[in-house]
This record gives sequence, structure tokens and C-alpha cells, in this order.
Amino acid sequence: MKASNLESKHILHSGISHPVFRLLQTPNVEISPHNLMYPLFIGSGREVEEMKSMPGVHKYSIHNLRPSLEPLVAKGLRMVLLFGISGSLPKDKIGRNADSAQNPVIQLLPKLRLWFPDLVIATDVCLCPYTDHGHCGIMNSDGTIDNDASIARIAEIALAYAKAGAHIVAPSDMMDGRIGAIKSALRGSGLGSKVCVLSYSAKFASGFYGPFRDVTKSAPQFSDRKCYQLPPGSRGLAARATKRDVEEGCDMLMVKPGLAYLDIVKQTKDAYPEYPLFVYQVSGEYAMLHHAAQAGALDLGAVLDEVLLSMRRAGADCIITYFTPLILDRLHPRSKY
Ligand code: PB1
Repeated sequence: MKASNLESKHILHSGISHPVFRLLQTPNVEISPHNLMYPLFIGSGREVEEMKSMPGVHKYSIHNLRPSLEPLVAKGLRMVLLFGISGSLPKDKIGRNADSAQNPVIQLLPKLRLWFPDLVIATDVCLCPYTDHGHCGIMNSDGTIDNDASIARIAEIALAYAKAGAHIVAPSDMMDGRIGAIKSALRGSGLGSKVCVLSYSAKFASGFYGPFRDVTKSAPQFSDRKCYQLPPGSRGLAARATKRDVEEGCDMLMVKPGLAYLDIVKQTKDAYPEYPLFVYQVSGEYAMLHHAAQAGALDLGAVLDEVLLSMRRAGADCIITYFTPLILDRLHPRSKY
């Protein structure tokens, strides 16, 4: 097309001809520290241990977390999400050690509150790391989920974490009605207006959880989680689950996993713009990007920026990501010196 025939409104290059123009063309997708939540694995060992299935990700404990977390808090880290690893604690049918005095998260919470008074501490609430069957709820004798018993147990665990000092309880179990059960338990203990409930409201039965299950030894010992995690193709169930959790009183929403579910992120934010929406870049997404970069297939920093941008553009307010330390460094390059 001759330049003279080009209509001025079809000329885009002038609007991206300077870095500042390009920033102005991408509003509301910035990544700041408060847009990040850092998942942390908490066990009982004395040494920090790197996880083979998640290179660069470590298991911490009450003995060694503080010196590992201090530099990240200095770089602006605002929120962490704790996952307990049962280790040598015995597992059983109801996950007694999910909220026992020996639980590493229960033991760590009051210390974390003391060491980092401004850090927001969320705890994952689930049974799978603590049950001998590896499912996220309590089972009937026929191998199906006993939903009523499960939500009562999940509420007990959430309350225990709240009493131990969690700012946020985040139930990842996907049982029906667990949000209402947790809210009732918190209110019954005078914590209903103090402790935030972050629901894993749209969580799918995904193949992207393998590295996590390996780290926490939380894979189901029989069958799978397709009877309580959403079918990957179901927009309708994601909408219904989110609506239900909002009606039961959750404070914040989540879509999980992230990259393969950005349409659900957009659907959820469009439907509930008034709720903070988290997206979880899960262990398989972490491993995928990490290994591709290791293999020289891509530039990790550049592609990670692009993925985070896609999640924010889709409507996520906060991204739960194991790449948090790398992102904080990229936000504050000077902090490396
Ligand atoms: O990073 C990850 O893969 C997260 C896995 C996630 C933790 N909330 C769950 C996925 C699963 O194993 O089904 C754990 C379920 N409670």
C-alpha cells in the first residue's frame, strides 16, 4: 500500500516509538512486590534442602528460614504461602498431623510473625500431605470422598493455622462447602473478621502438579483427584465453584494452574472485579520454564516477564509463583550488589 493511501489512524509505530510510550500502551499490568506471593515448603530438617524435582526451590524449616527470607523481605517481598511437609510425622486416615503441635507450619507461624511483622503469611489448608491415602479429604470405606467429614476436618485445620498466626488461610482441598465451614469455624472463635480466606476457587485436575506432589509426597495412593478437582475443560463449573465460594464468604479468589487457564482468569475477574484474584503458577509450570531455559530453548527472564504479563492482562491481581526471588531481583536489579 502506498504511504499516501495509509490512513493516519492505521499508523501504530509512532505510538510505540519510545520505551515510555510502550509503558503507556500497557496499563495496569505492572508487576510490583504486592502482586507476588511466594510459596514456601516447610519441613523439620536442620539444613536448607534443594528439591530435585524443582531445581532452585528449597525446603526450609524453623531452624533456617529466617536468614533465607531476610534478603527477600529486604527486596520487598510482601506475602508468602506456607506448605507443610510431613517428613517423619506419621500419616493416617484423617491427617492428624496437619494441625498437631508437631506440625512444622504450626510451630513456625508464631516465629514468622515475630521475625517479619509486616510480612503477610498465608497457609495452604489441605489433608493430602498428612493422610496415608494421599487424598485431600477424608475417605469413605468404598474409596469415595466423605465430603461432610472432610469439610469439618479442613475447618479444624484452618482454625488451628489461624490461631497460630496465619493472616490468610487458603484451602486447596476442593471439597464442597469448605469455605462456609471455615468461615463458621473462624467466626465461632472470634476470628471471622480478622483472618482472610483465600479460596482456591477454580482449581483444575491438572497434570501440572507433579513436581509439587513429589516434593510434599502428597500424591493420591489410589485413583486420582478428578472427583473433586474441576475437569480441565469446564468453564461452567469454574463459574459455579467461584460463585458458591463468594456466597459462602471467601475474601479472595484463585485460578489454578495459570498459563493453561488464562481464559478462566479473565472470566473470573470479569465476573467478580471487586474481589482480589490470585493465579497460581504451579510446580509444573515452574519446571517447564526452568528446564526449557536450562536446555537453551528460551531466555527465562524474558519469557517469565511475558507469562507474568499475560496473567496480569487476563485479570490476575496477584501471582503465586516459585520464581518470586528471581522476579524480585529483576524488579530491583540494584539489589544484587
Ligand atoms: O505447585 C503446585 O503444583 C501446587 C499443587 C497444589 C498445592 N496447592 C495441589 C495440587 C495437587 O496435588 O492436587 C495440592 C493439593 N492440596
